[in-house]
Amino acid sequence: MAKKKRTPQEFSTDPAAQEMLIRAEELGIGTAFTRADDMAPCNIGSAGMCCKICGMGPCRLTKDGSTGICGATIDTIQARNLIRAIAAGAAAHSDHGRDMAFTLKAAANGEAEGYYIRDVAKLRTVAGYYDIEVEGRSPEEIANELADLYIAQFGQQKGVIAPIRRAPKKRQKVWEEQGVLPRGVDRETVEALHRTHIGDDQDPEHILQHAIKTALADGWGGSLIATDVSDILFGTPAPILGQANLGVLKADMVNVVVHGHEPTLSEMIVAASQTPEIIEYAKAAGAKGVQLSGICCTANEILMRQGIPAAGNFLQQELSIMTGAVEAMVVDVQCIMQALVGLAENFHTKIITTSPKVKLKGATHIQFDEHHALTIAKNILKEAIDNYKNRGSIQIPDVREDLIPGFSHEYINYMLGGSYRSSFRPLNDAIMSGRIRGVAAIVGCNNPRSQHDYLHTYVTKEMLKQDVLVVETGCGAIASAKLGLLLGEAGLDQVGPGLKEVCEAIGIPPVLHMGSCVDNTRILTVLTQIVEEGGLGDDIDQVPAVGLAPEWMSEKALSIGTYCVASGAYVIFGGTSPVSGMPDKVSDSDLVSGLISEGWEELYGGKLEFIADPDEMIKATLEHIDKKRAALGLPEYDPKRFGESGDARMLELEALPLSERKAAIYGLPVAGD
Ligand code: SF4
Ligand code: MSK
Repeated sequence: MAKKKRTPQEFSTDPAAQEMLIRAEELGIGTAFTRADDMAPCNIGSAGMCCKICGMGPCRLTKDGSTGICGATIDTIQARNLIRAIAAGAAAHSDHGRDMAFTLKAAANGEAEGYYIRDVAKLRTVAGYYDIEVEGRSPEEIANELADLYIAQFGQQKGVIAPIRRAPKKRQKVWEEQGVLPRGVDRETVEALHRTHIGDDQDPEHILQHAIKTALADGWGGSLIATDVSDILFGTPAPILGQANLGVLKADMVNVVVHGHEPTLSEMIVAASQTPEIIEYAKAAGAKGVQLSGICCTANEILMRQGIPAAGNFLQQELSIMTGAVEAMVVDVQCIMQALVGLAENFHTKIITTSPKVKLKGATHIQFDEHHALTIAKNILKEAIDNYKNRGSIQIPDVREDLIPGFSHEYINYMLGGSYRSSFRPLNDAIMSGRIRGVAAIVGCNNPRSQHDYLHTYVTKEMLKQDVLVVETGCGAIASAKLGLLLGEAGLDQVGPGLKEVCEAIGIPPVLHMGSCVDNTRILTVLTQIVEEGGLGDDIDQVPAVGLAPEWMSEKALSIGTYCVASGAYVIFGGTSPVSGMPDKVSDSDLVSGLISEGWEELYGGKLEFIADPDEMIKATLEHIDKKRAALGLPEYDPKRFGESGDARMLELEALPLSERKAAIYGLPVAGD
């Protein structure tokens, strides 16, 4: 029987996406959604039971006890497939970090046109972690030494990568005992590939230990370096007003959408778009100016620092082009669909690739070079402006939502305590008292196999009702933004009483946008600071916190999930498990699932599980949070104890006549009684 095709409403919960999917249907244009309907996933490959590592295969293991031609068992094959995915994810993040470190070096030497050290305070703080002398030295001197140290982390052969020292002491000890302290970022990634070559490491447990080491080299290495350097060069994010969804595109302006992950070029495009030269050039072409917006994590990078609007998340890259109003989509690395070029042929949109690592057949390539970044950014914008005259019919959904992104861990620290006593104490206290039941980091991608944004937003809303503070990154953060959950007041009517009090008292949204997918390291830092503040245990695995990636799809997500588990977190992924096997056909196929769950929990205190049902996901999250609360001896979560204090109560009181207000506050009789 042919598989039922989904409707636009079944494809996405987002009205803007639905409108564009209807347009796609009318124009007879396919998208990732329709291709997902047409392409049934291979049930052997998706369960991790296919090996194509050597030319004797591919070997598909579907029968009880069967092995590959070399004798590899399903457990070995699953572990090998998983570590290879983690290594690819770690490589993607870490190569991003390496490029950022080289840009820092060039900027410090005055060789990077348009770049300078914008956040000297962060530079000095980061340098301090590594005992780099800061007193009496210029920012450029400090940056030069830091860049050298960071560049060295990638090729280091022996010892331990330096940023590891920023993890809680007890956690570092766990890693030392397990022998998983990463020596060098590249070394661990290369070894993951070596170990999984035909005829190498065949012991699933042994392979998975190296998976942990590889992921740690990402989370506490390459990714952390990427975040640090981005902040130093472009500024540490702080709350700023932004907008999200396709309605940010403008009918009377040249629309340039930047898509991918690296902030180096997109920041320069932002700067170039604001120069009189480019504004005049756009006006001469008949437009009112240039409207920049972003997709995926490039969107997050420029949204949280510059307030540049986000046109959407991963599954909206095609839909933004479908508006007919995009003159150019400028892409760098990661999460760029090959379908963009063919799709753009139906409209006038130019797809412009910019990274020396990423080319798409049929796209225009304008290679980025940090030494001439501003000039290149202007050339890209001029290409887009020249294309404005070629626009055909347009349809921009009138759907957009305000949001406040930019909650770096530095800002959270400041907002909790103020300028003179910045501290995580109020957050720890709120968790300890039960006002905040726990913390959920809801991160990751979209996946057209499930309804776009549904799992993200459903799980997020349920967490808020349960007084769980939510922090988000990546495409999940953009999903919440589109729903209005990243606004102070807007989200609060959907929030439990205790969390609401905290949000009102501090003046924060109930969902904190913490950046792009490479910025999940900010979450590690928050967890570390919570531990260091005291009262919630002495290691990350004791904090009542859970990580969730309900709509994951990328290999980077697997690396992120694994480094969070290694750091002590319970991590739940939605969708299908890449190591599920087929228990009805292969008897021992749950070995790897067990190793990454109970096995890793025993070794690291964190575990990785795949739970497709969102209600089960929520149940498991709350149970874990409550279990951790109980282990810390904290009071049982009870929402009835909260909701009667704080600003909300004050607002209610202010609405009363004076005599009643006094009566309510001081217990006095109401005048006239
Ligand atoms: Fe088959 Fe073994 Fe080659 Fe994998 S490594 S393809 S299981 S023969
Ligand atoms: S962009 S990795 S779809 S979060 Fe970072 Fe979004 Fe996932 Fe790409």
